[in-house]
Amino acid sequence: MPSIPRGKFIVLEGLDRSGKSTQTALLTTRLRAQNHTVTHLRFPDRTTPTGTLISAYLTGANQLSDHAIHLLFAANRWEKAAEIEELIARGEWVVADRYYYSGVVYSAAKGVEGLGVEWCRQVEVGLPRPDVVVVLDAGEDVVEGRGGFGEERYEEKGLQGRVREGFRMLGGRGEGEDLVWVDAKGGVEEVEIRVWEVVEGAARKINESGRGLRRVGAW
Ligand code: Z5A
Ligand code: MG
Repeated sequence: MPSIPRGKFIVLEGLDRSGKSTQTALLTTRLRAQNHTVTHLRFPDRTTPTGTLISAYLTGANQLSDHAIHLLFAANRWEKAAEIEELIARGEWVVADRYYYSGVVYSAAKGVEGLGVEWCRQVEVGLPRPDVVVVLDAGEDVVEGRGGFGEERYEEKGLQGRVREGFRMLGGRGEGEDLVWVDAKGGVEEVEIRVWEVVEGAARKINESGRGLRRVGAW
């Protein structure tokens, strides 16, 4: 009897309003139409106890130190780590809207002493490592003009520019080969096709190589 290929762990990243939620929803729909079982995660997951604190911080309803909020974002991912591994082992797909890459680049973009990239990334080591990370590249000027920008903490152009540089930097360091930039300008359907090409190619390679799910390694 042919064995079932393991599931795939796909992450979409990018600046605020670059279209991550739109595109993760479309990808989930497309995969389900192909009879895959898909869990659509979102980080931060605002429904858990850590997510409630994070949401209050982002909307300005509470204040936390920069180190404390960084660790809460990481804890919010660790809460899901075992579930992700179980789903993938069962042959199911996991599509995540943001992951630890946002965790590292947003915190480091604040420029706070003692909150550098290495420190920020250390608490993410050991998490399930995505099979591919699609980085939606829309540019600060484009995202600023999209609905809702500026309502939450971090949504200002200067920080967005540093976040963009942060994603580039991650692409040039250990495990940077996981990140694939996709042009997120243009219509929703156009972008969806570009995302699908990357995801389909990554899934094919995994099935051909038989590679298992890995964990995030130390730098
Ligand atoms: N953060 C962090 O600091 N540390 C962490 O570890 C994590 C996150 C995980 C909240 O994240 C904040 O948390 C975020 C990073 C930080 N910083 N900020 N600010 P979030 O994911 O909950 O929220 P968000 O990313 O700020 O925004 P968003 O609304 O989720 O953006 P999006 O998902 O990328 O975009 P969208 O909702 O799909 O689309 C935005 C709008 O553009 C909407 O009106 C769409 O209809 C429209 N849209 C989408 N695609 C297109 C195209 N192709 N053309 C035109 N219009 C489009
Ligand atoms: Mg979103």
